Amino acid sequence: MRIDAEIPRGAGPTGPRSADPDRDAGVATRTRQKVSRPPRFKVLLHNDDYTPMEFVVSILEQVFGKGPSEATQIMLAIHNTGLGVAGVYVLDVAETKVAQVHRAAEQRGYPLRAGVEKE
Ligand code: TYC
Repeated sequence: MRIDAEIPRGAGPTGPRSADPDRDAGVATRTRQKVSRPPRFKVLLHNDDYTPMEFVVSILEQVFGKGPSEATQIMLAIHNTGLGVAGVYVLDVAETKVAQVHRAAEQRGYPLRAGVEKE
């Protein structure tokens, strides 16, 4: 005897959608999760003894879009504490900015380091 002959049409998990409200609620929840805000990542700058203060300020202005006053404040906070947040972005943007910092610093022979940390 064929096994599938005993399974009523439409009764299994691949059958037509039921009118069960719980089932529709499940679909709506999953749809909302798909459009939820992507995670953000901090770009951190590390202090060192050799990178000039003016260079760090120029990086904060040119790569991270800070104004001169905020850039100076962030640079001094990094100088005094060892670490600071240059900006917060989605992962691919954060990683691109880290690469821009490293490329600019290496071109000038400075040891400035940047990294990414989940918010
Ligand atoms: N400590 C450096 C100096 O005294 C300045 C500096 C600030 C370097 C911030 C790196 O991320 C940094 N020249």
